Amino acid sequence: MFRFAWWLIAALLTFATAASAETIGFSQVGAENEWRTAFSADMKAEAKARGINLLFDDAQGSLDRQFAAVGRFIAEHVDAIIIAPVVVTGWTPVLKEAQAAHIPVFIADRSVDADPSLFVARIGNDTNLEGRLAAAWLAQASRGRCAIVELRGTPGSAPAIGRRTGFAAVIAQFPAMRIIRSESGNFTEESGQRVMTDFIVSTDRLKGVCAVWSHNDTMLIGAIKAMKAAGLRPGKDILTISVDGVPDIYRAMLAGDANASVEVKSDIGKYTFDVVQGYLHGRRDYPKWVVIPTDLHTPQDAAQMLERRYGP
Ligand code: GYE
Repeated sequence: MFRFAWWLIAALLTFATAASAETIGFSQVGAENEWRTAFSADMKAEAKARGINLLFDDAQGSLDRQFAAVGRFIAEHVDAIIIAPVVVTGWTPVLKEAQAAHIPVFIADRSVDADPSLFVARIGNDTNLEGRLAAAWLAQASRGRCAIVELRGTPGSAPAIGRRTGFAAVIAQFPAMRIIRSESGNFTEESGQRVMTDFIVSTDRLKGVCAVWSHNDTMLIGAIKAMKAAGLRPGKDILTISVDGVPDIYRAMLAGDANASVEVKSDIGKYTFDVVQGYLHGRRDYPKWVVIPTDLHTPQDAAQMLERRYGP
């Protein structure tokens, strides 16, 4: 009899857990490069493994599409909303709407410029630190003397702002380091290639330029193509430093075309859903910013990184 009762309770509990599977909306920036598509794939895989019903929306780089997606999630009464915001501004009204509907919001990856009481927590990387790490590496590699061309990320996005600011703060300590050209390449390969081609023309084939600093790897991959097409030797005559740690940058390092990259983890689904589910199950002691660590890699450990992150 007792044994029967326990089985019954266990069965009921299983049923209850399955029945209460959370529905979570995730508004993603877009699919502008391999860092972002890896992040999307990781979020989907992690949600699936946890039995979460994930409503995924790709905003294709448009803030209006993001607002519309979040509005739909609210109308559908999801249990929680995760947002990877395209840009930092404009979020207050939609966050207030979610709050009024008692739906907790979590910010993943990029940050927002809004009152922190409007979201539970941000799970993401330190973009200012990434800029500082990049500049510190370049200061050492160039012995503090370097004319730099900069490829910036999407205007108004947290990583473009943070990386530029962090980088500038460090090179300000070195009188002979300066940025001589700076344009946005929107975090994409095609724009990186186009902007770099313009830089090559306007600087008489990078005369006197010592380094390319790119806010992400993918723009640098485009820039490497532009430099090679112009008969220049990136990674040898021109130093390169970028951010993300995607497979292509490690391959470029192994080919001798790139010198260093600050790794930003794209597989942050685990950290994100740990916080979201923990919160939904009653945990309230999360910090406003759950920091995802970053560090810098060079050709020395490129092969290892390629294998560690993406398997043989
Ligand atoms: O560096 C870039 C992507 O927000 C950290 O966005 C992310 C950045 C990443 O487009 O490649």
